[in-house]
Amino acid sequence: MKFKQILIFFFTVSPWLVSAQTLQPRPTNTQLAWQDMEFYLFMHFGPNTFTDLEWGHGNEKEEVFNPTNLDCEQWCRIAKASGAKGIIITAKHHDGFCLWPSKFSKHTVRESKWKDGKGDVLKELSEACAKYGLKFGVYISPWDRNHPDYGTEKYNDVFVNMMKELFTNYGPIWELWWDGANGEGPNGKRQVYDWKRFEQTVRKLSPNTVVFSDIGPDIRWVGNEAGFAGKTNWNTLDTAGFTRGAGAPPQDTLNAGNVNGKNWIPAECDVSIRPGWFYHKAEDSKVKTPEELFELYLKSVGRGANLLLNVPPDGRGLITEYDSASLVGFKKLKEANFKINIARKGKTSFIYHDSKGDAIEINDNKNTTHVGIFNSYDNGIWIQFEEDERINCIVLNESLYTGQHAIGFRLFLMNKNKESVQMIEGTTIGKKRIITFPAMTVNRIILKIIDQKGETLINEIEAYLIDEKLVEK
Ligand code: FUL
Repeated sequence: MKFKQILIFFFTVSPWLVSAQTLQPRPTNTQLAWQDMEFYLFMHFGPNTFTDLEWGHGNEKEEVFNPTNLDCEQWCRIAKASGAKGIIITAKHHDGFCLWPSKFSKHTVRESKWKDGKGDVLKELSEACAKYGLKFGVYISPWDRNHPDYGTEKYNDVFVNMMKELFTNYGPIWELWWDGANGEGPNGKRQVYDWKRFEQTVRKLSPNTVVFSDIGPDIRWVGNEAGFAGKTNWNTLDTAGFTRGAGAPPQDTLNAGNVNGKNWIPAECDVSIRPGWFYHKAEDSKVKTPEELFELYLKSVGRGANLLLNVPPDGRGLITEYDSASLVGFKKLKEANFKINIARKGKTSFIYHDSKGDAIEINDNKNTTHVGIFNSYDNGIWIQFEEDERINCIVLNESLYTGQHAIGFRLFLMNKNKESVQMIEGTTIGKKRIITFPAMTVNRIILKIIDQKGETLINEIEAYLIDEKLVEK
């Protein structure tokens, strides 16, 4: 029987599975496109860049903000050279200073001496991103240690009005980043944020913007600032009863998601290339190496999340040579190590009742082709090599448009004598699951899905021999 026939037969006799699958959360097209972005840069820039602080107090004089040589095109060139696909900038951090001349604040670039108060970082960056084909995103901190209205209902109007300015004057904004921090303002009061209204504002003004916060609505915080997602990483999360900030789900829940979570909210890993988020000269010697960035990539993108890597511009308004050298090195490592997909040398077939079934063409580097593995341990996918191949890295890709299904998988690496030389067990697959291990010689690779919530759609299985030093520790 041909696989397609088996599939049809299976669905005919198993309507319960079809309906169970339909009920599961699925991504929107915007979320799917967001997951394809994989890696992009974060830029923390503002008064802290000049005062050497991480959290400004909000009472810094506007004149401290005075970049001598701001060049957003340099940021974009470096982003491109690193393989990043977008830039998210701190339009307003907790100190309340606006990098654009907002009408709703007196603590902005307009009040600074930079370009005689005529400068606008958001304008320069949004234009540079458009020129270089990068997505443009904005971090806007609801916590504001400067605004006189913070702590009163009026501040919710201010925040909404500021977001209106962002969307109207600098759009399209691809991602909006809401930090959960909710400290005291200049009058000692904490704000009660009107999140519902904030969400409605964004949806109305810019329905295709993906909104990040601890609990989404579109993307969630991964639960740490070290840049790693859980080895088990569900794109689904339960948010009922939780809020942003102190009332957010526990950090280990954010790290792994919820297997039966009601909402599709994939994880984003935010982490800095330096110890701090803002530029500090003393940290020039502490920039992460290309190898460390590669490891972060394995632990974020390689676990089905996106990687948001912070690269803070310095007081000149430029990214330093330390950061750029490391970023360029990272791109080179990625390209060199993922250059030859050894799996494409093999012949790929279904396994049906533990025997080789029809040949399939999934290893074509296309997201659009996939095969479904239905729920039986004796079914799977098999890649047969003509010659022995040496590998230490396998990349599994699950197609997610019908939801995320694999709960557990096994990879059997076999030798010429059909003996299993290694069995690798894992849990979720998701958008991408990169597994590294000590190099071994294989003749056949078998993938079995041992538990799933619905039919797992596999759209690519890749195999590589990467530099032994890069194997995940
Ligand atoms: C945190 C902030 O408090 C940090 O300053 C930084 O912006 C980081 C990305 O998010 O919550």
